[in-house]
Amino acid sequence: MMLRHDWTTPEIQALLTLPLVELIWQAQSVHRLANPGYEVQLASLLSVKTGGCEEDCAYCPQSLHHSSDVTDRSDFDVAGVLGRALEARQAGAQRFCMGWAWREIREGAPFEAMLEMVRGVRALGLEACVTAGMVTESQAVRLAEAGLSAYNHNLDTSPEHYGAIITTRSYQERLETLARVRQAGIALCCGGIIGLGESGHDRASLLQVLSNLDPHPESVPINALVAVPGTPLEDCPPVDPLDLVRMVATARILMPKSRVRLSAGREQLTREAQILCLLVGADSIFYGDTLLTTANPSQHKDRALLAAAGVRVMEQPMPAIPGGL
Ligand code: SAM
Ligand code: DTB
Ligand code: SF4
Repeated sequence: MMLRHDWTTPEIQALLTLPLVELIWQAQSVHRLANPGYEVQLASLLSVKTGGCEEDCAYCPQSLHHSSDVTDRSDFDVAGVLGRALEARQAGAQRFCMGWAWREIREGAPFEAMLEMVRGVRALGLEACVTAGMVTESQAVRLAEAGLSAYNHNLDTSPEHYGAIITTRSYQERLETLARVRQAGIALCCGGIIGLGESGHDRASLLQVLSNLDPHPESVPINALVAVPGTPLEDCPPVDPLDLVRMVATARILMPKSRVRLSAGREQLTREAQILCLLVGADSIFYGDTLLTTANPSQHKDRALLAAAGVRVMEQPMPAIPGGL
């Protein structure tokens, strides 16, 4: 399958606005070739350090610039986090993602603890993903040495719309962290959010930047805004589920081999809308009843959803090493 890194925004906009039935057909053709077994990866998420973040991302309840009622918390120690990772593994997850509400990684004890967590999650036989803001070259190298499978750092929206959503950092800074992570040999998890008041052109432009990364990000989370009271975007109208289907389908066509993760916003989706997303190319979901601070469907409900769709859950990557903790 040919992978392209030269998609143009008009080409992408043409895909996004195809008649839906035609877009579904094209995305399906790509998806069936790339993932014939319709295997879906289950990724569990834990917020290790919550709230009090210096950045002003308009969608985020964890920013200290907003008045959402998220309470600041960072009381997870290494053993506590690894206990949660073990529970996730026992519940069937293949990947464990850990979040820190930071502008950039803090050196010292918190970073040493992060490295311990990464080693522990890997020893449990799970993929380990971290999202913690900007990363220096040496931090990226140390994370790679600890065995980190992927680093999540989203571009969130188009370069053109970025300034309307975040003023405390630039798109360029985001791209530079992505390059340092990749340079260290860590896989990239990089995607965005729809429902931030962006135009169709902005959606195409975000996908243009993502699909022109070479190689493509190994995973691409597609989030629908969870409009949290107290954030500047609290009154944004809900995303049309069919727009999410279009976004997932287009991401699949542009980045055939990447894992496209149907991320935040599933609580607001019907089973049928989620199944359409699985049909057009989503091959991963967040698994567990909370995302970072907001609700996600229960594991029980998601198992039923995947069974109803008839897709297969991916096998766990490797057996846990006995005494690995
Ligand atoms: N602080 C780090 C950063 O921004 O990279 C890591 C944590 S941050 C919460 C991770 C991602 O969560 C953001 O990039 C954004 O895509 C997503 N996110 C945060 N709040 C959201 C919301 N209300 N709805 C949808 N996605 C959201
Ligand atoms: C991503 O793209 N979505 C996840 C994960 N990466 C870190 C986070 C979603 C957060 C939704 C809002 C919340 O729960 O605070
Ligand atoms: Fe901070 Fe990340 Fe939230 Fe932005 S998205 S306010 S950087 S935690």
